[in-house]
Amino acid sequence: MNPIVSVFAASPDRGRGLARDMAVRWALAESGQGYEIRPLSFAELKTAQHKARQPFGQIPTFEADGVSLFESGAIVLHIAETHGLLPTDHAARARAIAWMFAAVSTIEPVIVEREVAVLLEGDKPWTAERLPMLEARLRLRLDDLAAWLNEKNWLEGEFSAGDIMMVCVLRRPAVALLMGDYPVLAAYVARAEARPAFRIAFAEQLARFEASRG
Ligand code: GTB
Repeated sequence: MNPIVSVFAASPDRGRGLARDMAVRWALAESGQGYEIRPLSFAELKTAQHKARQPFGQIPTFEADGVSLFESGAIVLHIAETHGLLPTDHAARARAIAWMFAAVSTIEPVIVEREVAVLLEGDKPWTAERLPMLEARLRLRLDDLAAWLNEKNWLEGEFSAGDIMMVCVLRRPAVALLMGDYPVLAAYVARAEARPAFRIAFAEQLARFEASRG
């Protein structure tokens, strides 16, 4: 039986592939696996039935072969481990997993901090003063990531689940705005977006959004 992935019935990103089911869909497409979706409204996310799958009432979730998972990173890791999206050499495999963590725990927090300041605290008196500091923190991470990538195609030589998580983080709007200053990162994201599996996953989430429009 195909895995089941919970997704937004109508994603607020309007099909731009910014919601976190994108990484899961992409990992499944990279591993050539079909899957079913469970589209959920915001109200359905908060039901006891969904919270039994995702304690915080969010998407995505994943169910397959008796495994029920939440957290996009954990889901991508599970798919990667069972479907060859990690190197076989144990040291290289550990490095690829380290990049999955780096994406969500080193790069993403500075992005989220800046997004929150603009989207949720834009009207607060302190925001104008904080923004340059938040942007500087974000740039520090992007500078180091660009220096690491330099002329590499992927974070550790061959494409892996680490790249899936990192590219999904770099596609967030707060980074997209700065990409003009980071040609190495822009080329990295473009390379990833050109992968057939990325295109399939993107088209599938867009089709879901369009279906929600009727
Ligand atoms: N750490 C969890 C994971 O990685 O799985 C975070 C999951 C999460 O944040 N899910 C969000 C959600 O379900 C959707 S992805 N939110 C509903 C809720 O909390 O009630 C975050 C997201 C939402 C919208 C956009 N957008 O519109 O651009 C982008 C990303």
